[in-house]
Amino acid sequence: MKEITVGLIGGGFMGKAHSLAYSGVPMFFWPSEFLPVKRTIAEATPELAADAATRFGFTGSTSDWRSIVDDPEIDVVDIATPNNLHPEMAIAALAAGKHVICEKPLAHTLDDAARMYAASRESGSVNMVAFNYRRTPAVALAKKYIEEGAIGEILNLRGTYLQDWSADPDSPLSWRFKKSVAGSGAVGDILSHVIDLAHYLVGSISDVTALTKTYIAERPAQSGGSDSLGASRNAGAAKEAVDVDDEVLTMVKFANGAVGSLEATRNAWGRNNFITLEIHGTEGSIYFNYENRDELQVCFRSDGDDRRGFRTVYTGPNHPNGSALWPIPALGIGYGETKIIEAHDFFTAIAEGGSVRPDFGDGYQVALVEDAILRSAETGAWTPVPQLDRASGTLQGE
Ligand code: NAI
Ligand code: SOE
Repeated sequence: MKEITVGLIGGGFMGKAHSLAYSGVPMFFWPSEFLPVKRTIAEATPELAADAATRFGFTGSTSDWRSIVDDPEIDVVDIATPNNLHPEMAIAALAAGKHVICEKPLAHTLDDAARMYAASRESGSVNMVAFNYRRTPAVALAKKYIEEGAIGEILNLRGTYLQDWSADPDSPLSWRFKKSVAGSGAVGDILSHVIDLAHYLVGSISDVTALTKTYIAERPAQSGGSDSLGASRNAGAAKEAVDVDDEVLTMVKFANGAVGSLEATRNAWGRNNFITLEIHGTEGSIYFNYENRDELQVCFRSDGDDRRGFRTVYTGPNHPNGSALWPIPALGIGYGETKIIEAHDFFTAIAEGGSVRPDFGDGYQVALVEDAILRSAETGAWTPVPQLDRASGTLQGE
């Protein structure tokens, strides 16, 4: 069996999720032609790195991420740091011949996303951007229904991502509220997931119109460290200006003629990880809510006038992405499982010499939509989205 060795950069929330996934892959997907091996983890200081190595099960630790990129014993570089660090790390890792999985959004600027995509094309390595919600079995089942034509021609998609972790003005100004680090607010942080899901389920977004809003203009400063995502309050600290959006509302057109609305906010009290997708087609409808992520609601025109209505399919071993998980539907498929499936698909591509989606090209196309949204929010105008031609690597419609 081939061992695939991992160097992970960043030991925060995603460092934990990815480490868990590397342990989980052989537990769920077995027998296997490969075995992930957790070699080295990098953190901001030697102490944090050593602590993360112990906790997450890595043999080695470092405060210099370049030593991971330079280590000939490492096959995979996993980037789980704040957004502005992704480009330099990913480009260096690809140049060193590593396979790269990078957290979303691909980068904090469009130019950096373009550079990362170009580097991925130049390398022969497997690359993946970690839009893991695609891997939720109920979302994959929605795609199956759509591809089988069960809801006919797609008319529209309504997508939301609502959270409340930053609704309190005393929650600290972490890296997620700094444009120089995050790139944008709700747009890149959470709408990016909905854009990826819309691309996955419906197709390319061709035009957008949008507005953004910043409700909380300043927050108590936090210098460095992991983002506590609202779990801490910092009321006494000096305040600093927030220069990213708290909320974004968009209308979109898809290249295939469907229309939609996508919205995201981190200021919606009572909403936690409220990712919803409602898709209407000529022959039926699909509804998904991540807060009930085992369930897919479906309704079909063919059901007949006297019994038509949404019914619930509980996902499990009979559904896409579900067969390797738990033996009975509705036992509960969690966030961790989406990361295990993501890691499994990434490693399978490496072991088989193939490729995996979403890749850096998909991440770049999401960045192109984000950029059009932010420009539309400035001008108020419908804004076309340049489309990446994956064959040539060039943009159409600029
Ligand atoms: P976090 O703030 O919890 O952790 C980031 C870690 O990176 C911190 O522990 C920090 O000390 C470390 N770090 C900073 N500079 C470093 C350096 N030079 N070398 C090594 N480590 C360094 O952030 P979180 O939530 O883990 O986010 C990381 C990335 O994952 C972001 O790009 C974010 O957008 C993405 N993310 C994706 C999620 C998903 O559902 N796919 C969920 C949460 C985050
Ligand atoms: C915070 O909004 C966050 O951790 C995002 O960064 C993730 O991408 C999302 O999946 C969960 O919420």
